[in-house]
Amino acid sequence: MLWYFNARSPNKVKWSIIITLSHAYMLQFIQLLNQRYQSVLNQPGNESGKSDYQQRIDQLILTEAFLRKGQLDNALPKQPLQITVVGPTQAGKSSVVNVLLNSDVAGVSPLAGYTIHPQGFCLGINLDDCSGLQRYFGRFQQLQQAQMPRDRHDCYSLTETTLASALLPHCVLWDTPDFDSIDSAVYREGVIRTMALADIIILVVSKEKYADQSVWDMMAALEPLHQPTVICLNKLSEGSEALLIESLKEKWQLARKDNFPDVVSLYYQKQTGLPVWPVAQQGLLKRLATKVAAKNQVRYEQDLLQKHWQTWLEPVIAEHQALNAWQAWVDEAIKQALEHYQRDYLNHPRHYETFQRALAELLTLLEVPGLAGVLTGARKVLTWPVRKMFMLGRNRGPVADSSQEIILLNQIAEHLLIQLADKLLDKTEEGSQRLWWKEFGSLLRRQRPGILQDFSGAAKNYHLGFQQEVEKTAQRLYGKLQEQPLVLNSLRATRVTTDAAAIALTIHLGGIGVHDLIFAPAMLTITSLLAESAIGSYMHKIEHELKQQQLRTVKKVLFVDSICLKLLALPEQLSTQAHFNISPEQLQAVEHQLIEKRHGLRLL
Ligand SMILES: Nc1nc2c(ncn2[C@@H]2O[C@H](COP(=O)(O)OP(=O)(O)OP(=O)(O)O)[C@@H](O)[C@H]2O)c(=O)[nH]1
Ligand SMILES: [Mg+2]
Repeated sequence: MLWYFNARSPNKVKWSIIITLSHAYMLQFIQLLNQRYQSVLNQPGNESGKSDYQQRIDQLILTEAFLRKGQLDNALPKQPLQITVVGPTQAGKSSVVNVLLNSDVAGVSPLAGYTIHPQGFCLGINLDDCSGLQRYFGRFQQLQQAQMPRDRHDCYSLTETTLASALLPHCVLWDTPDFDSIDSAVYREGVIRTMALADIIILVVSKEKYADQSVWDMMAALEPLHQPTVICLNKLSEGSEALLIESLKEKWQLARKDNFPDVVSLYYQKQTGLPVWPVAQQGLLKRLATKVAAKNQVRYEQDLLQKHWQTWLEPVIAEHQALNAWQAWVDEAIKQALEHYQRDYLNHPRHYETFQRALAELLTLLEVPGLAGVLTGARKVLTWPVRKMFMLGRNRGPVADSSQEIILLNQIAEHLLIQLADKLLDKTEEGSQRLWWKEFGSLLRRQRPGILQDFSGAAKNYHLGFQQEVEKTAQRLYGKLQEQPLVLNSLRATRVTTDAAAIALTIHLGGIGVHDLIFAPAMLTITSLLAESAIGSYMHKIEHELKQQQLRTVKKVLFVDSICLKLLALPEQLSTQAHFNISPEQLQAVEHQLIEKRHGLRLL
């Protein structure tokens, strides 16, 4: 039979699986959002928008609970009917519960805020049939009705009742705490969870309380849940009924778009101390129970999410905008830094020395005759072949610290971070997201020395590593020279080459800096000799290639890997206490689920 069903409706089966998966994902996201709202709200100094945030937290609790209700219905389709009695304090909720159950199981008291826990009463239902409820209530613990402590608000009770009721179908009937007293803030979550669980809502209001804004805010919040509703107008006195119902209707129509529900007028019976349920409406709840089966939970969940999505995500999006601004500044700053590097180093006629280092390497490859003689004057112990000595010098490594390029790169990095810090400072004085920018500014300040130190280390490594490219360039030039024996021989024969090679060697031995080499007259002469020779254009070409390669390397290794990526990752380190810190990717993933789900619905 099951196979037959699957074969007939393959789409239905597939989509119900997808919906279940995305359900869990969405539930997690709603929980995360709720948790972030709560911690942001509790931050000192975050006074503005407190009531807005509180309202959103309530909406998120309601939505989370409603999604859980969907999960419960999916996992255990034969759940007992759930009816929840809600209303402002002292409206007579517990009294109405007793009337409906024909008993006195719900505690009644003239003290406001007497009921502080959700209390379920099972009518015609075994406790065993309610096993799914513990999962629904999550962190709320199920306790015996009499054992629920007044200083704990994360618990609920389930009690079997044995008396028959003429007014109710078999169900779990829930008495709930109020949602309007000052104390209600601490037990509000229990009320909201029990409301979301309801298949039917019974709103109890008294003539004193029916006009309170809190009542109609709550009714408006419940509208997307599409629960069949009954209003009990309690504590009525003769003659006031018609006027009150008219006024109730107006309030309802202001708060909600769906039809005004049935109103049950309850008059007090002195002898029993209980309100009396009118005989004409005895079958009302049983009738409503038959309408429950026609609901469409998945679509209602979707409606609820759609209704609040934009508002909930407002502060998350504002952080993303701040994040975008930050990314744009970092990109711009990196762009400027690279321009600076090109202008003041790569394209600077007096500062650029990398290619000259390649020429110096070339000189070491030429094996210039007579070099030993020149060097003997300068150094005591010198042995031929010169190449060997160069190797010796190479072991010391190029003197990176004193390199013009390294000095400049460090300056550029420092300038870049100062510039960004200044921009952040401006933002902390502007209106929106000031707290975000403020914390971000101090985060950058704390990380700046570390970033600069890492940059400086990376610059040194780059410089040492790039020596390979310099040597490769020298080899290429040498190879080209070998194709031009005339040029090669005349170079070898020139006295000035010997001088230049001697200087190049001295650099290797740590005697002088590279910069001195570039401006040594002998070196300048060699450069122009080569430039005017048959390999002149080749030399320009590979100088250009070397520069391109250098720019790419500096960009990637230094400005992207060592600065840009670190700066862009900084926002992740902002406190999740004071900020939402939900990444655009996280949001995108969950919004995708929202669309998938909607898409799924169309197929179902
Ligand atoms: N005069 C009159 N008093 C009523 C009526 N219904 C309930 N009461 C009294 O109103 C008080 C509060 O009733 P409850 O049923 O405890 O009200 P509740 O809405 O559950 O109150 P909380 O649990 O505190 O939110 C009690 O003292 C009841 O006896 C009524 O119809 N008329
Ligand atoms: Mg009560």
